[in-house]
Amino acid sequence: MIIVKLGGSVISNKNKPFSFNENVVENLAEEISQFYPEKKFLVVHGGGSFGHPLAKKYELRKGLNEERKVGFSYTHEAMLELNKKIINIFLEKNLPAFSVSPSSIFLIEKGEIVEGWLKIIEELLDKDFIPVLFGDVAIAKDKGIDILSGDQIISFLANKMKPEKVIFLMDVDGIYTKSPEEKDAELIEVIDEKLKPEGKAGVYDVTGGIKNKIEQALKMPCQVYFINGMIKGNLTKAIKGEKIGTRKKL
Ligand code: IP8
Repeated sequence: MIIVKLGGSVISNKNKPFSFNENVVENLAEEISQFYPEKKFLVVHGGGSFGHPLAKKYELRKGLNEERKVGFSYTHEAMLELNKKIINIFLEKNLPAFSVSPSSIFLIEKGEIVEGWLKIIEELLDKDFIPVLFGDVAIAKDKGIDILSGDQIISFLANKMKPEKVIFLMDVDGIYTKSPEEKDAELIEVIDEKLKPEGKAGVYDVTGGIKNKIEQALKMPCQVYFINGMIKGNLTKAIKGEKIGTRKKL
């Protein structure tokens, strides 16, 4: 089974609320259809310009209070809307994508999953469905409510379900030594233990987000790729195991 993360900035324009990159998702679904059903897939997509503006507006990370209850539900509904757009594109390609709401199967604490009910995902995969999960709101043991990121879902699923590989689709070519906008930033082709924050100098400058991504990737019991999902053909290369973007040293 291969886990594919459709990053929020790949499927939507993060600066434009409720925008959707239909063509990009169509290309990605087309690439997946070349390997299905010989290979099994599980898809997780990010919040992009649907989830994030609402999560921010209602300050959901601050936890439960009376006013935020409505915002919690609105944010989930916005994610379902984005999820439906993606599912429909997969269905048009004859891929049996099936929506699974993370807020219905995971409980979280400090932003991480502490309880998860995976039976339904396992059954769907067993029957050759393509479960499609997404960054979502979630019930939190500490704050009452919180946001659950797609990346956390992937870490949890990778460790529990031992996929063949995890492929993160981003809007840049992979992981860089510095912010990709800086002109001397270099693409890191292979990440290994030395790139851990306490390791060798040079990669300290990466943002917390990327640092966290590297740490999580190194812990996953499988191959991990970080590739540019906006470029047609990249996903195919990663599925085939070719050199593309940033990958983990095995
Ligand atoms: O984009 C966040 O998911 P992510 C989900 O995977 C919401 O971090 C609701 C903002």
